[in-house]
Amino acid sequence: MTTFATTTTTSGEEAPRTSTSGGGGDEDDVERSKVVETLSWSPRVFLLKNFLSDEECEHLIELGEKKLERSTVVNSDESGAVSTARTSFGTFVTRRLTETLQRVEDRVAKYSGIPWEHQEQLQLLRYRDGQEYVAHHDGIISENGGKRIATVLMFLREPTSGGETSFPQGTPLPETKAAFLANKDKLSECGWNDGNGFSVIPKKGEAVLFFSFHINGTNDPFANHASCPTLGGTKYTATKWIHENPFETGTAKTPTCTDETELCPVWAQGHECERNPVFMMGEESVGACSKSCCARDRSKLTDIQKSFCVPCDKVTV
Ligand SMILES: O=C(O)CCC(=O)C(=O)O
Repeated sequence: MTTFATTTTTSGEEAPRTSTSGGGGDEDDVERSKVVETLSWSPRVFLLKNFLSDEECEHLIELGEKKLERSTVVNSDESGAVSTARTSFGTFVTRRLTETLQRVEDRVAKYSGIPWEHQEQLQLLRYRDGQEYVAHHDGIISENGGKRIATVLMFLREPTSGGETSFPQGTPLPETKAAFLANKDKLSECGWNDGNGFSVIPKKGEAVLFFSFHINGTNDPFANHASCPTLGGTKYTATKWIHENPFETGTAKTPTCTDETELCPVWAQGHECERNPVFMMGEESVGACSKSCCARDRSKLTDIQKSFCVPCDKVTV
């Protein structure tokens, strides 16, 4: 599929270096894409070509597919609410959950120029049967992380029709505009938007990076964007929202190896670590019976859960 990106090619080497702590592949794996195309300076929108491999796309879908639920929008009190403005299904995936996710988060950090600790958990979104996210602005200001300054939208699976990411108030660069006009017939009504702004047709493995705030910290109202109704097939995207300050997700910074109750060894013996791993072992933060569970077979534990076991191995009698 075609995207409306045609200009300013920057090499990956020029991308700012950022924290890649947490491992997850060598520097080449993290860098991957070498092509960044500027689509617009108002708002600042960049197309990152060849951003994810097919395997990475499928892996990100797998991480969240079974947990998909009707998406919500953020209320003024930062809680979530179901809304007709957003009809997709989505779920959040724990940060640093797998090596592949770590690599992708490091890549997002590299290309945005903002350390991965500032990212929210990855949000997996699925759109089909006309589902959409009407034009909205991502630039909330939350207690956790402060301003949400940037967004990276990663296309994991392409729809056959519709599902464009539209910037209805964007001012495309001349080459972006020319390609947009040339592709009029391929666009849905929403994607075309009477020729106003511009839109990106989702292409598996590509990503869009845009900024909701100006460099001087003021809000950029033109960063409004929409996921047009997906009219054919299924669209999967993964969104990374990035804040000005580190975003706390509850992932244990100093893992502990403890049993919170003397029942833990009994529960573990009764296979509760395997049956109920989130309660027993934890997910983002350590669970109730990590000591007993770490003493068992660890092969099914996630990378984060394995990190909760590290202090157990250090205990000397
Ligand atoms: O999926 C898309 O194309 C847009 C998603 C979006 O707008 C968002 O997650 O903020």
